[in-house]
Amino acid sequence: MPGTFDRSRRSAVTRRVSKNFDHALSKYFGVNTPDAKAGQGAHDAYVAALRAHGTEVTVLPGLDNHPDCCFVEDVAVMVCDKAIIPKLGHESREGEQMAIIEYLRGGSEIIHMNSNCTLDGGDVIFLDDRYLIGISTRTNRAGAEFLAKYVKEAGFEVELIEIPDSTLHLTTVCSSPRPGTLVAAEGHLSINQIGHLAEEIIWVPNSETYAANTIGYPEDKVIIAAGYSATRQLLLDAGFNVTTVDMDAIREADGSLTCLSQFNA
Ligand code: CIR
Repeated sequence: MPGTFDRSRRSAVTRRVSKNFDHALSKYFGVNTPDAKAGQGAHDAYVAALRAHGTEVTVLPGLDNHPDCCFVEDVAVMVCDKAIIPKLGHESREGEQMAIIEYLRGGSEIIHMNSNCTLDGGDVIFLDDRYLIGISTRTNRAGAEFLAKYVKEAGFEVELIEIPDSTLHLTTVCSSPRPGTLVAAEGHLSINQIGHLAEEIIWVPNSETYAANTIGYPEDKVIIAAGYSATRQLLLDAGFNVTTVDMDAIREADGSLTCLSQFNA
């Protein structure tokens, strides 16, 4: 239905981890140099978890010349039957979006952003009748407003949110695991920014910031990163059926669960 985000997650595209994952960008969560083999192991487990939840997953090959290529969330934003292709916010990632256009072209109208715009798809959260768009070090106001125009034309509302320098993307610290609910990390976003957007806000402790990125499915099923016991308990207490995936090797390159997918149906 136009104006309501479809959470059924019937189909997704992912991309294998680059052989050169050790050169992936890493500034926020990484402790060790990203490792391609470990990263691919985590990616395999991730794809298996999506499939176990009923998503038909296409896995595209890794790209040797794009160390961050597995983070396909960033390279397009779906607005109904349109795929908005951004100019990515970090120059080292330019070109990744071109590699997915061939895949999306079949079912979607491709729309390229203007040259003064930058945006990473990781700054976009789909929340029921609205898109939340973060303005961050990767997404500039022109990029957010370009996307907002298409979102509004499609019948959705838009909320622009200023993202603090303490984090990479909006989705790094916030997600919507079911209608009317946001999960957010303490210390990065404030109640003033997001309190009016959802009936229920589940605040995860700052020490578990990474776990604020979740993937919700119908019937209150949710996938979270393994190893975050406080967040897991908060979600169980809120009535979720929780599946965990070991994302440690992906986290080394600042990637979260949602970053690895482009849900396109
Ligand atoms: C980057 O810094 O661009 C990548 N290493 C991580 C991108 C994570 N993507 C996302 O949050 N959507």
